Amino acid sequence: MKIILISTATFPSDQGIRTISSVLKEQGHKVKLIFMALSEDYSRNYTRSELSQLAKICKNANLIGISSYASTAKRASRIISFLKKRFNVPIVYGGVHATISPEDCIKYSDIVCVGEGEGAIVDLTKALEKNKSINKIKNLWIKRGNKIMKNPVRRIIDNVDTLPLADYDIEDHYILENTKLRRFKEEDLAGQIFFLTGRGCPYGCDYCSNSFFNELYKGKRKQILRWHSPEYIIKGILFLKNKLPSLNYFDIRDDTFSLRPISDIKKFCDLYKEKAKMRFKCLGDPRTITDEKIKLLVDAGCTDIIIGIQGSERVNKEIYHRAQTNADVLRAGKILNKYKDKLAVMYDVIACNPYEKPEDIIDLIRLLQKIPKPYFLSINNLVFFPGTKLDKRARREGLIKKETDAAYQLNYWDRSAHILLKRKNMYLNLVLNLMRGVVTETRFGIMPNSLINYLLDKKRINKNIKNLFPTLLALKSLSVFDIVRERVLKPTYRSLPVSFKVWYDKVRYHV
Ligand code: B12
Repeated sequence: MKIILISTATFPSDQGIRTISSVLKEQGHKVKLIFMALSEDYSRNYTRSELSQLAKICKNANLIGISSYASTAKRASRIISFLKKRFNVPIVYGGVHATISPEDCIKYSDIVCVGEGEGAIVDLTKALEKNKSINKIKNLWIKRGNKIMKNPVRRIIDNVDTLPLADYDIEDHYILENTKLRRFKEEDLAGQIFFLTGRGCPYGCDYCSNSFFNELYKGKRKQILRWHSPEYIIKGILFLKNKLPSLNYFDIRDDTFSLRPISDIKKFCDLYKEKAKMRFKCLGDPRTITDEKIKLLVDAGCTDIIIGIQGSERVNKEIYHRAQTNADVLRAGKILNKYKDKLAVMYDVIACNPYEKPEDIIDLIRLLQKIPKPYFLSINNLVFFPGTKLDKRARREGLIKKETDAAYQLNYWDRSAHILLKRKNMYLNLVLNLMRGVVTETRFGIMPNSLINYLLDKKRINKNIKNLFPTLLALKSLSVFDIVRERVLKPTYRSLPVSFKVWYDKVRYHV
């Protein structure tokens, strides 16, 4: 069959749809993968001209597949409606959003794939080829007139090493750039690939979609966490390194790579050091970081690690149900700091959570001040993603009255927009957001440590809670600054040569 797969991700790495593509190619189908990448200003949708260019490539296809996140769902529905008017061809909607909100997706597409799609897409193509009924295929929701058939999800893949590697045959790929849909070039990956070395996360924190996935697959799996073997990962990395010579590092994006058992990390590091000879990044969580693991990772070439702190101890425990203490964070921070000459550390924090009390934000800031420096502080503002426990709670309790209150149309870096939307603890959330950036002994982001202490003076906090004017004024200026950053600085940066970006990355993180 001739199959077109369309990704609405803003960054064209997207391991999910690329794996679907590989599975289809294994079955002998011809697949073209199209990245309809648009900026992270999610209010922008595709123009007619962009969609017409897409339709041209879709001509003669026997099946079209599309995927989206919650934030790109509007874009995906526009594509589906446009293509449906022009072609009489089945369109299957899959991905994270389809998995979590199939009832939304089925409004646009007649076939929706819930959950892992590899088995379902193979069954679907086989049935279509043989002209057989698709009505009972597991994982699929099928719409016929007013009737919707909702088939259950199948068991998830226990041995993920049986999966093919994600499809990086870029000669069959296209990408939307500045209103033009053109052939994919290696440079579109900007020297980086997001690589997952396993599937699943056992934590299921209330703000994260994993809490939904863990429920969905209950009774349909041997275990939640399914790791690829070190051999499989190295095979994948070497394959990509050979295929894409401009790659300068691997970005391992498992929710928490440090959760892997030490024996596994050791094997991976030994193989990586011997064969890959390239720097890599990964994510870790404070509870599973040990000196032994970090030593091995750094020695194998890990130059950057992202650690989720998320909130104060109370917020983690009572709101996010993330069993992590301040002591865990400080213990991990101390270990990581031992490797500061070789390892850049970025801490992730969630701001702008309307369930927080002022004391929670102050506690979090005080914790950040205690973590050994230098580090990079990434402040992400809370988004209620559909299907997560926190989203359900906020809807139940009336915090989300209309869809835009959920904030998933906002990028979490859009600080003023979040603070103005949530209108809770505005002053303290502004202070926290201003701390974003490189943290050294003397300053946090753009602010000296002494300024933070000044801003956190009890009387000053109370004054600013009562009189919002200075906060609103600061937010206005910040939003102008952020617009310039998004519209001018970021695109300029993107167009700079990779060699500059490599250098800048080092300067930025290796303080
Ligand atoms: C790696 C990652 C990233 C990377 C890479 C993303 C990319 N474009 O490649 C980076 C860091 C860039 C990123 C960014 C963002 N991410 Co992210 N990310 C992830 C992460 C950790 C893994 C995603 C992944 O590759 N999974 C593995 C693959 C195999 O699974 P999958 O994509 O679900 O695909 C399977 C099925 O969905 C299905 N399927 C997928 N596509 C299709 C298509 C068809 C036709 C069919 C039939 C089936 C199908 O089959 C696949 C194989 O089984 C997930 C968390 C998670 N555990 O999934 C969050 C996650 C997907 N991200 C999330 C978000 C919100 C974002 C951002 C929007 C955040 C922001 N800035 O505001 C951005 C924007 C992303 C974008 N628009 O491109 C949310 C999505 C929530 C939601 N409901 O939409 C998640 C779930 C995390 C969370 N917070 O809960 N992300």
